[in-house]
Order: sequence, then C-alpha cells, then structure tokens
Amino acid sequence: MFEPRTCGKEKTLFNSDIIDEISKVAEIASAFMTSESNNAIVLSGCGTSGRLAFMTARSFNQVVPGQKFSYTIAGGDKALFTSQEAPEDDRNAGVQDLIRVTGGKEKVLFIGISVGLSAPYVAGQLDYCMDKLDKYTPVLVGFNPVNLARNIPIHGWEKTFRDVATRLEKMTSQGKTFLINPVVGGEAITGSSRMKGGSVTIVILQTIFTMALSASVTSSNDSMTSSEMCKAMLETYQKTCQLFYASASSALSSMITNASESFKQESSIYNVGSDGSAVMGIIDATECPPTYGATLDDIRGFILGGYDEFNNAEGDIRCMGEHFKIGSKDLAELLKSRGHKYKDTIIVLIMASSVNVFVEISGLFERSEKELALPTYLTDVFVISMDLSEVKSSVASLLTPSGIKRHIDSLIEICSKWIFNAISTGAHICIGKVLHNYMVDLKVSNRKLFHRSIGIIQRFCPTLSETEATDYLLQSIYGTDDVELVKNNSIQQHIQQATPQDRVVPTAIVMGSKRCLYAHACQLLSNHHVIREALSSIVTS
Ligand code: S6P
Repeated sequence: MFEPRTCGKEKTLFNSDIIDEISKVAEIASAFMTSESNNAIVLSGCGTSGRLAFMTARSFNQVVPGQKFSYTIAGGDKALFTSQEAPEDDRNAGVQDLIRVTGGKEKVLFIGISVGLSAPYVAGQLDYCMDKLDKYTPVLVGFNPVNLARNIPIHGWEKTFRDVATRLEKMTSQGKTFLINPVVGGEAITGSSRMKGGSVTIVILQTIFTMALSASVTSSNDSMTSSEMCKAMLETYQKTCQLFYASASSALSSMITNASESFKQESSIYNVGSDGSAVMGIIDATECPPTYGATLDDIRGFILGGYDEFNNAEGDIRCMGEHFKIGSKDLAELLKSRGHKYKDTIIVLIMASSVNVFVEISGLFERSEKELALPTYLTDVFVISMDLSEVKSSVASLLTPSGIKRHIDSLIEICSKWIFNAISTGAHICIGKVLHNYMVDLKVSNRKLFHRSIGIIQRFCPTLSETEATDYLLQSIYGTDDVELVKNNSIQQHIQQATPQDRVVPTAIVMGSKRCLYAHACQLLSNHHVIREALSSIVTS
C-alpha cells in the first residue's frame, strides 16, 4: 500500500506527481470550503467506493460549516447497508444522481472514485462533468494506470471506462481536470478492492480535505510547500499502519478465531461502535455478501445512536427491512429475539479518550437473560495500545487544531477498518470461502463480477478457453446442460438470474474441471460443506 515511489514504470502513492496532484486538489477544495458562494463538493462511487464517499462527506460536514459535502452512491442509501451491485452498471443513474445533488449549485468539485477504474456509474458522471467544465471540476481517484482501465462495453453507451479515463487524462494534462491514480499493488484476496483499495481511498480523500481544512497554516508557513505537507500527512498513515500491525497482530488472530467459531456454529458476527469507527463496521458487514456469498445475517454492523448519528442523506430507512436497522438498540432487540442457542461474536470497538491509546474489545458470548445490556456481554477483552503521540507531533505545526483532531480521528477510523476487514476476511478464509487467494464463492451480481467469474473459472480450469468458461458459467447460472438455450440472453439477464443464487461459480468450476453435467456437479458439491475443501478435492482428483 505504501510502496516506494515507483513500481516498474508506474507511479505509487509517494511519487511526486501523485503528491502534487493531491495537493492541487486540496487547494481547490480549500477554496470551495471557505467560499460563501453556493458551491458543493460531491464524492461518488459504487460499492465500497461509494460508502467511503459517504463516510468522508459525513466526517467533513461535521467540521466544515455550511454542509458543503454531499455524496452519491450507486443504488442510493440502500447500498450503504446491503450490496447493490447491479446499479453500478447504470451510467444514466450516475448522471441523474449527480444532477439531483448539484441542482442550483454554482460550482461543483466532483470526485469520482473507482478503485479499478471500472464503474460505469462513475464513468457517466465524469463524462458529464467534462462536458460542463464551467460548473464542474472533475477529479478521478482510482488505482490502475489509464491503459488498464476497464475496456468492456457499457450497456447503452458507446464509451467504455477507458475512453472516459483517457479523455480525462488528456484534459488533466491541459490543467482542466485531475487524475489521482497511484498503483498500490494487488489485493491479498484477488479483486477484493474493499481492502487495500478502500484504505488508500480513505488516505487520499482524508488527506485532501484535512489539508484543505488547514490551508491557512500552509499559506503562513514559508518553510513548507503544500506538496511537502501532503507528503508529511501521507507518512503519518504509513507510520500508523506500521504501528497498528506491530501492536494488533496477536489480538487480531484471536478475534479471527472467535469469529470463525461463530460461523462454524451457524452464528453471526456483529460489529458495533460509535461515530466513524461504527460506520467502518457497518461498511465491512455490507461487503461480505458480494465478496463471500455470505447471507445478510452472517455479519451485521450497528452504531451507537442509530440513524441520528449515522447522518445519511435519506435519513432513517428502517422501513426498508430488518437489515436496515443499524442502532445499538436494534442489536439489543435482535439478541433478545435470537434466544440462547447462538454463539455470536460481538465486536465492540471502544476508543479510549486519550489519542495515545486505542482499545478494542471483542468477545464470543453465550447469551443469558441477564446479559441484555451490551457491556455485560463482554467476555474477551483485547487491548490494542498504540502510541500515536509521535504521529501527532509530526503534523502539529502543519494543521489547525480542528485539522489535527480530524486527522487523528481519521487515523483511528482507518485502524477500525483494518480491524473489521481483518476479522471478516480471516473468518471467511477459516470457513473455506477462499481458495488460493480467490473469492471463489462470489455473487455474480454485476458485469464486473460476471467477467471476473469467467476469469476465476479459467484460473481453476486452465484448459478451458474463455468461451468454454463462459458456457459453463451460463450452464451453472441457468441450471442447464444445454447452453444454446440461454446463450443469446443478454448479460443483464444472466446477472438477474444469477444474483439470488448460491454456489454459481463453484458449480461452474466443477463442471469445467470434470467436464460433467450440471446435476453431477451439484451432487459432487453437495457432499461437502466447505467450498474450499470441495473444490480442492473435486478439482484436483
Ligand atoms: C469490492 C466491493 C465492491 C466494489 C465496487 C466498486 O471489494 O465488493 O462493491 O467496491 O464494485 O468498485 P470500484 O472498482 O469501482 O471502486
């Protein structure tokens, strides 16, 4: 994540061009944040990128007067709690959402985030902004070189993401737009961009706006340029990352064991916290269904204070169903209703008041009638103690007091993300959802995941051509041995059919490796409870 300045010929986060670009956007953001005119800063993305757009807008609206920040996310606020992978393919919806939140605004700083430079929703928005540069200043944040941006057709449009990114790159060289696309290296779980990609997204967004918040300090500080300040800020994340893993590894490993025990006993993991840390826990839970084929009940997130604290644009949307109940009181109710037979893990993140101490408490709990108030559930206590004083002093002269506070909060939030991500990822690995670093049991719920699934099938069945792998995927999606019956359906139809189904990709892998019929593949898989073991034994036998 925090690699040296270049990786081959690609630029990494600490490359001076990337730092200059972040600094330039921070300067523009500062003008927006201090201006009294009717302007807006809009952050946007799909899936994790959209959730982190929300999170950043939420954090900075707390410290910048005038509610300058807003966000758009594919699928709307529903997507903050349940994965809505299909709307990510809808570039028109992206444009409409952007028009809705920027109507009546004079100037808009628009930051479109797509980790893989792939989401049509964001591509549509960026292209729209580039057509209207008198109003919009577009910025693209992502972690691929432009020549590797997604080049597959976007439904109902003549452009691909790569076309849009290429246009933006050209305009960036003319100083009209901005492109922040460091290469940050592959994900530990292939394609799981919520992890490293998500973390670097936070680092970049928070750095931009924290610098902007403290611009008055930079302009009065003759000895330091804004690029030097940006580098110093990025180094604090690097240092925090080192401190975090040095202090947290052993506690994380115990928590992963606890959490995986819960899964093995058909129980759940509940992430709870307050403020930004809780938002991280909710985001983490939301990502598990598309990534690991988890159910909505396997991991859930809750926030102390519920919707009053969460502060999303659509407000309290509990009426949408059980999985939109996010308050800690809702959790208490849920636990009461679940009775005694479950062995859930409740991860309660509690921050100590001192910035030097960072405390995490977790436990595997047996329920009883008297344990209905959250704190009394706690059985295992893990303390992760990190001394952030050195980090704090390294930015003390660069930031205003509110900038320092915001920066420390953001360091704590990113540590919370690392905790929640490690536990949910580790627990799913322990129950066999990952094979050779591939999330083999993913949901085939949008175009990106459809194409990724074909790649995964080929990875485990190396003798298959792309066409053959696609055929097996379609056979698995439709539960048929006659691919000709379904081949001519649109990708959209394939995705609609596949989305509610389980084990689509594992079934296709078994069919492809054994060259067997659909029913036989299902029968072979049904002999195994754990997907990794099933595939390891079936595919290699
Ligand atoms: C990834 C996560 C997905 C992505 C989403 C957007 O771990 O499950 O929801 O965030 O597909 O991807 P991108 O590349 O546009 O940021």
